[in-house]
Amino acid sequence: MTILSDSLQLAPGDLDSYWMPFTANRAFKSSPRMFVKAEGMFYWTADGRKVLDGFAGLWCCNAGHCRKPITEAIQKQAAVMDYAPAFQMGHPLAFELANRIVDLAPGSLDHVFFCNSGSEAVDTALKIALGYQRLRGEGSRIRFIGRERGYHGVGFGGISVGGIVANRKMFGTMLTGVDHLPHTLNIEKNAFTKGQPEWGAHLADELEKLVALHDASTIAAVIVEPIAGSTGVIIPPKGYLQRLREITKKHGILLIFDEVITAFGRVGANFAADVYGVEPDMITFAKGVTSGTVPMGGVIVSKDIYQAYMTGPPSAIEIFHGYTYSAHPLACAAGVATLQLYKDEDLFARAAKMAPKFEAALHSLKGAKHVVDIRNQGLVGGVELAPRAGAPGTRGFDTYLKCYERNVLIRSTGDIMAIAPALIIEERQIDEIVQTLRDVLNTVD
Ligand code: PXG
Repeated sequence: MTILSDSLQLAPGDLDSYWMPFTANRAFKSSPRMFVKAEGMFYWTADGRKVLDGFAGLWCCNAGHCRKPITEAIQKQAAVMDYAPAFQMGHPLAFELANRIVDLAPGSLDHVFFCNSGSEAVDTALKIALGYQRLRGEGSRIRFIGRERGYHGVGFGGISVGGIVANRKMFGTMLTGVDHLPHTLNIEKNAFTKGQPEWGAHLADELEKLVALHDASTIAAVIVEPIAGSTGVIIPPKGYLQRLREITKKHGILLIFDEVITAFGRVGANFAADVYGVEPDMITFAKGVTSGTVPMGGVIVSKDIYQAYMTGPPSAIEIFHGYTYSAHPLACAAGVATLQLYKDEDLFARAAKMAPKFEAALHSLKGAKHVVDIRNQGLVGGVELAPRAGAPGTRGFDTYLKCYERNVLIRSTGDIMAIAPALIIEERQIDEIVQTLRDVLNTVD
C-alpha cells in the first residue's frame, strides 16, 4: 500500500475528504501547508523546506520531535501488547505512569484518572467535582465558575466554563448554571511586564461577588488556566491565584487548574502550580505528558477527593466514568518514556535556565512595528500586535503565514503571536525565531 506520506505527492482531490479542525478549510486546501517529517526542533515540509518549530507542535512536543527513547518505547509496546481493556482490567504501565505523575505533582495531589485529551480531562474534572460534592453531602453544589478568555477544550463542559465566544455561540445552551470571572489581561496597566504583572490580584475578589450572587452552597468548582494559553498568553497577576485559592477554600469550592499547556516543564517546573506556589484540588493535563506523541490526558486529584469516592462497598464501581482508551498502552509507554527523558535530560530545569534568555529575546521586540504588548513565563511567550482597523486577527494571521514562509513556525491567536518552543531549544534558535518575527513585522501592513 502506498500512502501519501511515502510519495509526498498529492493529486487534485486528495484533500477533499478531510474536514480539518479549527482551520479555514477552503483557504487551506487552495494553498496547503503540509508537514511530512519531524526531528528535534524541526519540521520538514512536503516541498523539502526545514522549518524551525517555535511552538512545540501545538504546545505539546516539549521534548522535541521524534525523540528516540520515546519512539522506541511506542514501537516496542505496539508489538508487545496493542491494547488492554480499560475497565475491570489493568496493565502495569498504567500504574507506573500514574506513580510517576504523582511523584511530580504538588502536595496532596496523589491520584490520576486517565483519558485521551485535554478536553476529556476537563470534562472528567468537572464530573469528579460534582460527584465529590454530592458524596460529601453537598449535592446542591452544581454550579461551575470559569473565566472570560478561558480555553478548556471543546467538550460541552469545556466550552461552558470556557470564555471564547466563537467556541460557544454555535452550540446551544451548553451546561447551565455556569458563571465566569473576568479575565486578567490589562494592557493599559501591565504592558511589557516580564513574568507576573503587579496589577490585577484584586480581580480574584470578583469570585466573592459571584459567591454572594449564587451562594456558596450552589458552587461545586472554579476552573482556570494558571496561564491562559490559547487566548493569548495571559500571565496571572502577582497574588491573584493565591486569592482564588483562599476564597475557594473559605467557601468549600474546589479549585481546578487546567494545566494542559503549562504542565510538564513548559513554565520551567513540573507544573505552573509549583511556579506560583498555589496548590489546587485538581490539575488537568494532556499534551506534554507524552510530548505530543500519542494522545493522552488526565486529571490529578487530591487525596481528599479520591478518598471521598472510596467509601461504598469495595466491590462497587466508585465512578461511572472512563474511556475505552483510558490509559491506552501506547500512550502509557509514551508517557513513561517521555517523563524519563525529561528527567534524564533535566529538561524542566533547562527550560527554567533558558527562560531569562527567552524573556530578553522576546522583550527585544518592544518598539518593533505593530507590537503593543509582550508577555512571558518560562518558555511561553505572547507578542500582541495592534489589530488592523475593522479586521481583527488578519494582521496576526498574515504574520504567522509569513513566518512560516521564512521557515519558522509560531502561532497566531487573533492578533497575538504565541511562541512556545520545545524545552530543548538552543539560544541561537530563540534568536532566530525572534529575528524572523521582527523582520516579518516590518513587512506586514
Ligand atoms: N485545556 C487547555 C488549557 C488547553 O490549552 C485543552 C484544554 C484541550 O485539549 P485537547 O487535547 O482536547 O485539544 C487545551 C488545548 C492554541 C491551541 O493554538 C491550544 C490548544 C489546542 C490546540 C491549539 O492555542 N489547547
